[in-house]
Amino acid sequence: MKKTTTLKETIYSKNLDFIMEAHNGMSAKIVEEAGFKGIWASGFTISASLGVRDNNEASWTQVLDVLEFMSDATSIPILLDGDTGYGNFNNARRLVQKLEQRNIAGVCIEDKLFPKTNSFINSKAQPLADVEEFCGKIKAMKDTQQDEDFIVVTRVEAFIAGWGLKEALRRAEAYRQAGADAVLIHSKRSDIKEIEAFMKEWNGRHPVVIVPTKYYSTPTARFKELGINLIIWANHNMRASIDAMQKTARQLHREKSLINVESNVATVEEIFRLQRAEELMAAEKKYFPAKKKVE
Ligand code: SPV
Ligand code: MG
Repeated sequence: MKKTTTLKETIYSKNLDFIMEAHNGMSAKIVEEAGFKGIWASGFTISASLGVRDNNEASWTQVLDVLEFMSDATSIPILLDGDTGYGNFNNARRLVQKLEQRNIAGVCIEDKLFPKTNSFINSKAQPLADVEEFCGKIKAMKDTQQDEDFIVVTRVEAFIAGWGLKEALRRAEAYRQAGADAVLIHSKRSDIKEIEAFMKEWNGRHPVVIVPTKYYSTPTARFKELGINLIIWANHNMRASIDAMQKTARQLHREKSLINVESNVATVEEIFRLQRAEELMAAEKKYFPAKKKVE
């Protein structure tokens, strides 16, 4: 099945599904091997992996380059966190064209203004996109896609920016009518009050995606009851690796020896396996002339 079709079916299926964050080829491969149905190419963690902030400091073509490695390294679909679409409708539709060329299965855009700020920083001060303008962007993206199964998810930031349920619903409904394939309703509360209220009123009219980073203590069974379609574990590979790297770097700096470190890090052989080193060895046997014996 095409990557696009797999992702579309995953989002449209009534079952609760999960995708996980990756930020480069290696982490994308790790997400696939863990058994996930798809990958969240997170703007936050791709920026972080490049050492920059989640404020569109990395250009969109730099993000595309990362995505290309992620896509080549994996066979499951990738949903790009496309921030605001990196500009107006014209930038957003060009993004769709470039994503399809790289076999990316879908993109999520959020109703903020370019350059964006992460939803968990200073969020009350963040102005939202004009609804009509944002709907034009959605339409332009949907009209541009060549593969009918490519999906555009629209992320509603109304709760994040301090607006209430009414504004969240108004926006979600407008985006649905503009042709969005699913709605990501975002909340930064540590409980699920906003998500619950939204789901009750939304009443299953279109697939819903959530990012429970801040309300992490909610049992997954509750999300299922509410009728959520897709959960994104949005930054946990980055957070896990930062923790592991900090511990290892500090220990090596302190101890000036590998003795206590070796057994706590992945083996070199494991890296070879993830890089598919064996495939190259087999290919060399097939395609590369055997070295002539030196007489
Ligand atoms: C991301 O992973 O970049 C997201 C999700 O957009 S969040 O950080 O929760 O805004
Ligand atoms: Mg993001």
